Amino acid sequence: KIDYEQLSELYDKTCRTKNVQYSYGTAGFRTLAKNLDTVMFTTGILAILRSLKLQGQYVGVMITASHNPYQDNGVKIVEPDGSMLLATWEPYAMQLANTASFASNFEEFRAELTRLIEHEKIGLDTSIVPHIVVGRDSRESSPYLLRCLTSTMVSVFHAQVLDLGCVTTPQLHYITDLSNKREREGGSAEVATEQDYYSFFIGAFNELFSTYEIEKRLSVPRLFIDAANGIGGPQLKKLLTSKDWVVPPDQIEVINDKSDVPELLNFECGADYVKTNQRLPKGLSPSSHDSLYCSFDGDADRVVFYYVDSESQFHLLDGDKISTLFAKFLSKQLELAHLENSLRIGVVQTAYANGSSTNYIENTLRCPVSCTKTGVKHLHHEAATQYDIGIYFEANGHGTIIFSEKFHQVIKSELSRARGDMLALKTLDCFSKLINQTVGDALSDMLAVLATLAIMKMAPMDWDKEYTDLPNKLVKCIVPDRSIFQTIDQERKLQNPVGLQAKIDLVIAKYPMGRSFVRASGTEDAVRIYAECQDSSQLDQFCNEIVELVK
Ligand code: 16G
Ligand code: ZN
Repeated sequence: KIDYEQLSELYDKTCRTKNVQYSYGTAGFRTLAKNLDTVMFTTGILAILRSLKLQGQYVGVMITASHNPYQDNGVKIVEPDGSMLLATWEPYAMQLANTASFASNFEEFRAELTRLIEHEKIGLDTSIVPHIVVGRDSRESSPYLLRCLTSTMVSVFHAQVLDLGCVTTPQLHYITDLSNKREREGGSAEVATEQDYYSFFIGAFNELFSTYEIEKRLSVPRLFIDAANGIGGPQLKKLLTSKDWVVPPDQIEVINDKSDVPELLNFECGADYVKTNQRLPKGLSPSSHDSLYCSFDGDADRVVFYYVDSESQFHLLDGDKISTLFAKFLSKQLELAHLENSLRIGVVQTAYANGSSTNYIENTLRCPVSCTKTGVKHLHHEAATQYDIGIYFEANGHGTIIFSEKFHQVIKSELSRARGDMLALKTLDCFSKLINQTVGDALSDMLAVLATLAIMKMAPMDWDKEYTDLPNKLVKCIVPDRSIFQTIDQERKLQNPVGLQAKIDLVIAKYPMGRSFVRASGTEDAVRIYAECQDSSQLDQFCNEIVELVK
């Protein structure tokens, strides 16, 4: 039973940001931190309802604005299995938030809440206790927003709340999933913690090295990790100082790790900065050309790698390069294990993937490729439903590999029969643990890349030279109304405005290996234009011609 008197009191006290239009986008709610009180309050309630709907299972809530500037913040809900909030619940999140934002009194909000509860047939009279896991990144505004978020959870809904404090977004996803697994196992019922996360991934990393009986050293002399001055910094350090972590400390250096200086967050550093500007982040000067570098974003769910060659030239190893590295490595293991006909491996990309990478995967690796719309949930779904080893990465560095139930069964049975290539089988088994199965995770992806490079004895240059990116450009164009730009074919073609695609196609045809597409951004009030072609000297002109058509 809901104590509406208490709820009303908390509503009046907490919902201070009024007349703000909230929208639950690809990455949850995200805007200036000072405008978030109301939406935090309603998101807390929605998470409770989601948990009640799912028999009280742990539902996760993460407070973060990822790579956005330090003044922003945001919130998103995570399903009990660690995946993103069920799409059909996104409209509820918006309705609840916007009702609270625009309502003139509590009764209006109460009516909307009641409608939702009835529509979803959520039983409130039962003995189900809602369970919630909350986490936040390092932003200064987060502790306050957490109080708005959780204000009703215990007092009104008698929920059990597991507060993880400061964690990365993927840690929150992982621990939400683990908490439910522990509950299902009953018995031990020890609450899942951050420590479980470190033990699990370090364990898989060490197991992989032991399988190869190779020394636990990186294949590069030195790795520099740019933590974007976000939560990735302290969390990385916990991993690197863990007693089980055995890579020599002089091989790894963490930079941009000042998560306690608010305004430095994502400032001229981090994955988004490096990918967009194709240059070293603040705080790094090329020390030696055999070093490897990587950058996390502010909440450590994205990672890109890079290196500097002997001519001081910067080379980006982005999400496409990470996908192709994993595809090459895992295809080879499947072949060695003679499982290439029983387990299906594939790569999932978006239209932003460089054409060269797609060509390389299809024609050199001979591996199937799918293309989906932008946004992690689309890639994740495709990877999870179409393949036994579904590798997905957005070019911006967000991604992971999903291993199917069938994969685990086949590997288990082959291992138990102890025949065939045991090394390849064990590699596949370890690798499926090393990669975070719930969501793209900078830390786990990084460990997987490092392990792959060490096993394949590859230097950054070897990794890079598998294929060469086509020259490409991504520009933003401000238009009066971006909603008129409607796409089909996984965002690769425009359906509206009518006739525009035909004009774009005529321009594309003029440029050898030309490819271009136009789509409305889901996170900014702008239209994005991507173009790539063979000849870098023609790229600006190519791109400008498309921009002129869009303007
Ligand atoms: C969001 C998405 C990211 C995507 C980006 C595109 C998630 C968790 N995040 O940040 O995957 O690349 O939006 O932004 O899905 P855009 O629509 O502005 O181009
Ligand atoms: Zn992020």
